[in-house]
Amino acid sequence: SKPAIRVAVTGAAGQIGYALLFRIASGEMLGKDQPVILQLLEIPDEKAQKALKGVMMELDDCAFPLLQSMSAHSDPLEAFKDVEVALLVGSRPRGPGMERKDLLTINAQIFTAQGKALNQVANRQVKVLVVGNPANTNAYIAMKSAPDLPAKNFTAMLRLDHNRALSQLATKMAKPVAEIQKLAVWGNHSPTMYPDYRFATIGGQSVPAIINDETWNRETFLPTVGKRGAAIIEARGLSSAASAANAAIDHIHDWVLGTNGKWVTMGIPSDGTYGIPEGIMYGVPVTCEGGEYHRVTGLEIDAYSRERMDLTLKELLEERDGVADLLK
Ligand code: NAX
Repeated sequence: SKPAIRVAVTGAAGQIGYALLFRIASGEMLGKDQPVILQLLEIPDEKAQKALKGVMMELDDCAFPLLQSMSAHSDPLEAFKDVEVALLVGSRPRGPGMERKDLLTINAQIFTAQGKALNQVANRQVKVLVVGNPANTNAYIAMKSAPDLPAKNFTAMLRLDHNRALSQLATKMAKPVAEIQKLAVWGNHSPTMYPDYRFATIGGQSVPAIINDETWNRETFLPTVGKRGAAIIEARGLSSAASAANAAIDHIHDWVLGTNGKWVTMGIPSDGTYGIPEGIMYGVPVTCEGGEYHRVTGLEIDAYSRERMDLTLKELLEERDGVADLLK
C-alpha cells in the first residue's frame, strides 16, 4: 500500500476538529487508498489536552483501517514535524469586550509561531490550509513567517463560502447543486466577500440568464451568503462546525487530487491578477491538477464587481496593516 501521509490538525479538540478528524481518518480527504498519520496540536491547557485524548480514544474506537497512527502535541515544532498537509483550525475566538484589533494581535502571535514552526520542521512541499479566523490574514501571517517554504503552499479557506453560494443558487433555480459550474467567491472570508455567479453555468446553460434577477443577486443572494455564518450561530447557538469541516475536506481533497477542470474557490497569495496586490491572501476561482492550483484568469470584471472586489480588498489591506508591526 501507499506510504502514509502525515497530516497536522491544530485546534484538534475543538468543534471543527471533532467534525474533521474522523473524515480525514476514514479517507475522505486524501483518498480511500491513502493511509494517514494524524499529528494533533492543542494548547498546553490541561482541559484541552484531556479533551484531545478523549477524541483520540474515539478515533481508536473507530478502528479506521487507513489511520496508521496518531499523536497529541502542545508544541507546534513537534506537531508539524514532516507533515505534508497542515490544517490550521485552532485560533482565539473573540471574547466579550474584545476589539477586532486585539483579536488580530493575539492570532498574529499564534500564526507567527506556527508559520515559523512549519518553516523549521514541515515537509518542504507542505500544503497549508488556514481555517481559524481571521483566516485570510492568519494565512498571510503564517506565509510571511515561513520564508523557506513556497508562498503558494499557504492558503485560506473560502470553500465554505463557495459551497454556501452553490447551495443558495441550486435552491433558487430548483436544480441539483452538483450541476453548477464556474462559480467564484472573491476576497476575504468575512461578510465583505463577493460571491459571483456571472460566469456560472448549469447543465451548459447560463445561471444568470436563468435567474435573471439582479435585485435578488444584490439584495438577497449576496447578504444571505455573506451573513450565513451569523445565521448559523443564531439558529444553533454555536458556530458552523460540520459544514466548515466539510469545506476543509473539500479544499484539501481538490488541491491534492484535482478538480477535473471544475472551478473551486481558494484563498491564495495574489500574483497581481485582477488588480489584487501581490501577496494578499485573496479568494479567487481556481482549478486544481497534479497537486497544484491554477487561478482562473481572463475573467471580465464589470464596474459593480470591481466595487465589490475592492471593498473586500480594502478590509484585507487594513488587516495586513494592523499586523505589520508584528511581522517585522
Ligand atoms: P473551537 O473554539 O471549538 O475550537 C478551537 C480549538 O482551538 C480549541 O480547542 C482551542 O483550544 C484550540 N486552539 C486555540 N489556540 C490554539 C493554538 N495556538 N494551537 C492549537 N490549538 C489552539 O472553535 P471551532 O468552532 O472549532 O472553530 C475554529 C476556528 O475556525 C475559529 O477561529 C472559527 O472562527 C473558524 N471558522 C472559520 C471558517 C472559515 O470558513 N474559514 C468557518 C467556521 C469557523 O467559524
